Amino acid sequence: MSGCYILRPNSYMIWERIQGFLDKKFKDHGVRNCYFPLFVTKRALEKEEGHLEGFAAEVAWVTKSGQSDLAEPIAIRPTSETIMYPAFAKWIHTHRDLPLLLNQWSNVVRWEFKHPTPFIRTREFLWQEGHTAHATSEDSLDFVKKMLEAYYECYKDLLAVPSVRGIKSREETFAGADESHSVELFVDSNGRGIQGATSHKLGQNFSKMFDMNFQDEHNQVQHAWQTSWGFSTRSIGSLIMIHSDDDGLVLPPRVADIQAVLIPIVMKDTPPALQAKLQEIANDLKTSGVRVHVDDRTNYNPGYKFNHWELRGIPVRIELGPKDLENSEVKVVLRYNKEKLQLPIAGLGERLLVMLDEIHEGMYKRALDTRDARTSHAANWKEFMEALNKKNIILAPWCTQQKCEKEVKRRSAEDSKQYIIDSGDSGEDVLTGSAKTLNVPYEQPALAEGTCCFACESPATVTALWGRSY
Ligand code: 87F
Repeated sequence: MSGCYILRPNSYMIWERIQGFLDKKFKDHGVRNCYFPLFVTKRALEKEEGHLEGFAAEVAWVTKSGQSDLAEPIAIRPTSETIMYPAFAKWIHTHRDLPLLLNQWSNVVRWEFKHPTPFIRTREFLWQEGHTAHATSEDSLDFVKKMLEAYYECYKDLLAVPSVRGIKSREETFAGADESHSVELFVDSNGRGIQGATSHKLGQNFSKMFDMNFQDEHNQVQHAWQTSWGFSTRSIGSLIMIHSDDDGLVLPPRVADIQAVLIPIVMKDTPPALQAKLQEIANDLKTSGVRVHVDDRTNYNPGYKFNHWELRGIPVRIELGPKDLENSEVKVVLRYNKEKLQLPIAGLGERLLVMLDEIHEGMYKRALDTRDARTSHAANWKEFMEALNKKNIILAPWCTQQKCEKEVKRRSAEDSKQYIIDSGDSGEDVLTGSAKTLNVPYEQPALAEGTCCFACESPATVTALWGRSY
């Protein structure tokens, strides 16, 4: 099936850790899990036509059971607003029923036609989608930001991936939302931005369509204020691209199922004393809370094993040879920076536990430094295109006009074609395609009085983050 991929245990395990991390954050904010059906009726899906804008072609439909046509085609959920909100409308009557805070972990199907890529662009993927209803606009915006913060923390504290929190431009806002907020990531190998997750302030757009009303404290009937927010298995693809190197995967320690692999340095059979020491070390590590695996396979040599675990990104390799045993030491090799250390066996578990946190911080900092070094500032079109051709993302003063962003998309695509011709480059190492806003970062540098938009030269009101993106 084109565009559909198996999640084998080594990747599914990462998803389980992401689920564990986010699920706790959601529950800390009072969100409860639920599960809605996979199918949506044509009538419900097409109720809010505006939100389907641009997406309709991606909806997959079931038209038959056995040999007989269904009376009405049934859609497979591409997202669950239109499945959930009719139920929300039945459940919400008064302000006492609010806020309603629900989440579901599920699969969704979007029939993409662009080239599929594992994790990044797949026709079926796993995600969580949160949907809430509130009594006031302020409460809903508060929640949008809380969930964006949970996503930011998941990238930072679990996946060691830096992200930029911000609000989407009008052009990039979800058609069913008043505001879309996002965390944006940077992939250095090709200079593209990638959206890490989104959190939408839906306003009353859906509640009006689905008659989701409540009686407020003054007995006035109002439409509920809603939010929706999602985080998908695409994050695994981002994590892989951001941390890995030419020797394979590099896993941040908090998602690694095996955090340290222990390898005896012997040619054939492991002598009993060394075997006993391996077990002793493994037990010490386990007691300290380090997820350790002893690779004492006798049918592979140490070199093969080094390669095997390096390719799989295991954060720490611990080698124990006869000489190390004599000295009561081990050799420790860190995957992410190839650092080698000779450490005493005594207290190794405690030492490694600290080291895993240092690895996490080291990986985060490396990704952050890379991103910052590849974030250019542009004051005008020339600087913008130069930065783009260096495969950078760009902070630039902007007017926020939708027609301006449309023009940037058009002009950047055209100019990058020209750049390939002018530079005589085969085009293999330079990126083509249009640039757009990734988001308008929450953290805004001060704009000097009279600053102009880098693209259209009307007055700039914000600094936006721009780039080619996934
Ligand atoms: C594809 C087909 C049909 C995205 C689609 O971001 C509909 C859609 O509504 C669609 N692709 N979207 C937007 C999803 C919005 C929102 N839903 C809940 C999220 C987060 C989770």
